[in-house]
Amino acid sequence: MKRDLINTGLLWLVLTILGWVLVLNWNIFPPALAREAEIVDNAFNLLMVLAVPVFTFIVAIMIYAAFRFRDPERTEDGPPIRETGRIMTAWLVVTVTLAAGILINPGFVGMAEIRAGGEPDIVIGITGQRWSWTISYPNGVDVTSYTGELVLPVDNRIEFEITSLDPDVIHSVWIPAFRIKKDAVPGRITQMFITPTETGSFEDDPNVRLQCAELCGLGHATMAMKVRIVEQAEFDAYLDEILAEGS
Ligand SMILES: [Cu+2]
Repeated sequence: MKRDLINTGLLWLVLTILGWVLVLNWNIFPPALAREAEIVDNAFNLLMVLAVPVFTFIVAIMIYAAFRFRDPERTEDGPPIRETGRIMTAWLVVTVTLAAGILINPGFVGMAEIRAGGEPDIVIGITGQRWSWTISYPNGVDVTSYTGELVLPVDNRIEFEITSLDPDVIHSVWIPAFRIKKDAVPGRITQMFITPTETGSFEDDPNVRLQCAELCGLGHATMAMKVRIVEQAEFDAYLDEILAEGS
């Protein structure tokens, strides 16, 4: 019995180290071009690091028991285990502690980090409708996903005021390179704050796009718009350009 515990423990350790090496080296994320994206990715990495030993604990016991206690002669079920006791208590304590811990961090702490950042430098409107986006720039000019791009100034705290045409259906604003999503609801304005930290464009990476993330009908998959994050001077020039075109 003691030997079995040691063997299972060793298997658990080996699988855990393998799992950590895998999750810490395998970069599954699209580019992170905003302050908020870093916070989300850090939270994801922390959850993976914490989840690996829980997962490998179960897998190690299953693998070890399946080989060590295999009995080809016996075909009926084993005797029921009615005793709960210490193992059950330990399991409950550990998993509840982990769950409460991640509720606090990255839960509350990460949320507070994302929300911190003060007043926005610029407010940009986004309106969804089946199946296109309309961007309302601060100079009063509207650009749609048919006619243009969503151009954003880097290093600005941007407030997106998001809504959906009324009447229409619920859409959801999602720019994968920023990670965060926000619903666009008819008759209501929702807010999303983003601070882009790097320039980039759809041409560099398809994750730099505004994509509807709420199944909204036949054209849902195509409800996308190119995004371009540019330096402040280029952004100001862009605003002048669309104003001149519009007037
Ligand atoms: Cu949609």
